[in-house]
Amino acid sequence: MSATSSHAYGVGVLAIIIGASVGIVYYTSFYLPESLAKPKVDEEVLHPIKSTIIEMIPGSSNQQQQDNFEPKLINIQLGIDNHVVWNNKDITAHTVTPDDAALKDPYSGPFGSPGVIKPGESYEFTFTKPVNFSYHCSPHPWMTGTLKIGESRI
Ligand SMILES: [Cu+2]
Repeated sequence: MSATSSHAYGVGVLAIIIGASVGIVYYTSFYLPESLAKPKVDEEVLHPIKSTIIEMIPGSSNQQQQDNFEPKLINIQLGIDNHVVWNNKDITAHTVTPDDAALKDPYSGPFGSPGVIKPGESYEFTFTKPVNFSYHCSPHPWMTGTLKIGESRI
């Protein structure tokens, strides 16, 4: 191999290294943050004027008791009361588990309590997109509720 061709080879390798570096820097500095960024959500939807309170009432673990998640069916409006809090007022731990395990909000992420909600504790979630779904309590599947989240009607 002559001196010239090995020099050309070196320049070629250098160009590839520089090219790859520029690509990596672009990917990590611009492309990646953009693709991981949360969608833009209006301020009134992120911080609605009211919270919707749902109570897991005493005796919810009793299958004979009709009422558990109270209220069971709620219509919610984005920007009004789309911040939802489940309070466990029972003496038994419960969960808030979507019937569709894949349910997620584009801004807030996967829906559902990460584990059990102990007596006196709560689970909260802010919905940012219209969605209708049902949920239940994992240890007590007869405990069910339905949420209907729609655009503000004002
Ligand atoms: Cu339960």
